Amino acid sequence: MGAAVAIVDLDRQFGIPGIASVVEGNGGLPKVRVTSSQASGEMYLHGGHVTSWKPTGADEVLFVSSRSRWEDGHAIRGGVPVCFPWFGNKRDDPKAPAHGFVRTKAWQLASIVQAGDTVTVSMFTESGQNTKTWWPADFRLVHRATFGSDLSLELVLTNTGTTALRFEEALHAYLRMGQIEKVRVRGLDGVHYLDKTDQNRDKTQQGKVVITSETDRIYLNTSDAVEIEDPVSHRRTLVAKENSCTTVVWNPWVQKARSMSDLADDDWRQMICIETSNVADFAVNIERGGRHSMKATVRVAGF
Ligand code: TA6
Repeated sequence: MGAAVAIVDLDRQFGIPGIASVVEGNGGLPKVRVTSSQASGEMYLHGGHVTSWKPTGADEVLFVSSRSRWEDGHAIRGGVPVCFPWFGNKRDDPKAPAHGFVRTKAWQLASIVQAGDTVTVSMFTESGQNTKTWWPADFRLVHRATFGSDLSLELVLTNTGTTALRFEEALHAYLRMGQIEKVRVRGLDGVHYLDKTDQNRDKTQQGKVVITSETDRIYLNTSDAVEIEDPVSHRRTLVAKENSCTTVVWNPWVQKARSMSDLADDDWRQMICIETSNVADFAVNIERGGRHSMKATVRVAGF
């Protein structure tokens, strides 16, 4: 079946006239486009990847690189990549794709549900021969995005196999910022973090997080919400979470941005990644038949 026909069929099956439609997105990839009274949003079947959330009356909240690639085998640069079943490089296989294998493959659309002024899009991906080359587990992973005055993201893993599983996960959210040098991140004061720019040394956050160079930190054993103050955009962005013990904060700064072909040289100034996650020593253990849900909720306010 041609891609265009498949998109028409998906829209016929799942679309809600005037509220949600399945359309051709960048690179010809299918995406769900949501427009409700409270917000507009987009979610690609590629990677189960949310790429846009714009509350009514506010500017776009998510950053997407103008140089992103939109093709199988490559992650979209920006939005909210889903990292699973490992975070970063796979420790026992340097050739494995960074951040796992689900953000670079086509997912399936499960449902689009309108509830009042919100719209929830559910997509899923499952284990198969193509995943077992990297990870022998049997699983079903659902990404449920609710577009409303908040953006709610839920990642639900079901262990459909006969053995226990251990996995890492992250909702690797790229948030748009006016000017990163003036941004401050509250909510991590006193929290231990692994500094990936300093040989993973264990450090303790003093006060607000300020970005003055490449920043790549895994904050440990924290379930607290964080608030990003963005004075240039006159905006505060709150990222709250459930069932997440780690928060990753990343900005590539100048040199790393220049080394990334899918990021424009100055893009680093307009973005910060706040990643709701369970990684490193806080990876998730799940028994056979078990289910694990991790949630992130994003909200914006004036500043
Ligand atoms: O979440 C931070 C991080 O692990 C950084 O080390 C950087 O690699 C970033 O993710 C982007 O990774 P990607 O594989 O998407 O280029």
